[in-house]
Amino acid sequence: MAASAKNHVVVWMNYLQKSVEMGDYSVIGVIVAVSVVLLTFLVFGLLRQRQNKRRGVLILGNCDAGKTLLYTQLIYKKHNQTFSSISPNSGNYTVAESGKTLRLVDLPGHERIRQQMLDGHKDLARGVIFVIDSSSVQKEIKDIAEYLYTVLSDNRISNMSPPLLVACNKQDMSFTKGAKVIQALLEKEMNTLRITKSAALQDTSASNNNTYLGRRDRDFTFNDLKPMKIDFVECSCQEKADINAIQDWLAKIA
Ligand SMILES: Nc1nc2c(ncn2[C@@H]2O[C@H](COP(=O)(O)OP(=O)(O)O)[C@@H](O)[C@H]2O)c(=O)[nH]1
Ligand SMILES: [Mg+2]
Repeated sequence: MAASAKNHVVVWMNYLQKSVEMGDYSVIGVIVAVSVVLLTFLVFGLLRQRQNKRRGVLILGNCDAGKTLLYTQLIYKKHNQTFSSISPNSGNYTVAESGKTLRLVDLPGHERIRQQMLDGHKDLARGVIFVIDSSSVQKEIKDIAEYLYTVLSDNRISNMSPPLLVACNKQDMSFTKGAKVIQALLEKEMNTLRITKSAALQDTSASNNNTYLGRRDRDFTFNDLKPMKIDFVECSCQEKADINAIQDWLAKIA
């Protein structure tokens, strides 16, 4: 059986060799086409493998947005644990339905160390959760947009294009803004930032962030950052926590 299969292969190889020598273009065409298909599968397979190796989910956001509380809710299902806000916290999160594990990393949001924190962890990012305090978003919009802009325009992040979830937190408080309003506020602020940042880029050549965000021919929208998928959800992490939307998103990206 094995011998006859080997014979078949030898016969085929001889046929192909002869056809190529004789300049039979249809056979050459088929060989080229098959090689291209195989190579494409190989490249996609390798990319997929690399993407699957990244298991980290970075929890980013400004100070007091609720990153650490979200982290403890997700990992320990508790709201009263005290954790460091100066160094990163990290722990495994297992998706109930699939049993897949993600590595959640809660990164401090202090302005001085943001970039350093991002640089130290971005290579592992399978996804990013950007937490916002919906009760103070209007007052803090400049700082929030600035941070989000830094993340989105980071060269490595924009190359990897991990899915990003904007978690509009503290929905239990009064006078909070909803996800739709926050998205609109951010888009407006990012549009302004985009103008000032790209003007500044022409003077200096910042190494980490030189991606132009969105389309030049119209106002900034998160939708224009494709292939990066950006979603907005509402949540709250205090006592009667409501983090279902975040857990659903984690299950999707795992
Ligand atoms: N009411 C309310 N307070 C929250 C919520 N999430 C966080 N907090 C509070 O906001 C403060 C900052 O939270 P923390 O997790 O330390 O924020 P971080 O600096 O982003 O890590 C703490 O006092 C939390 O108890 C929430 O969903 N609702
Ligand atoms: Mg914290």
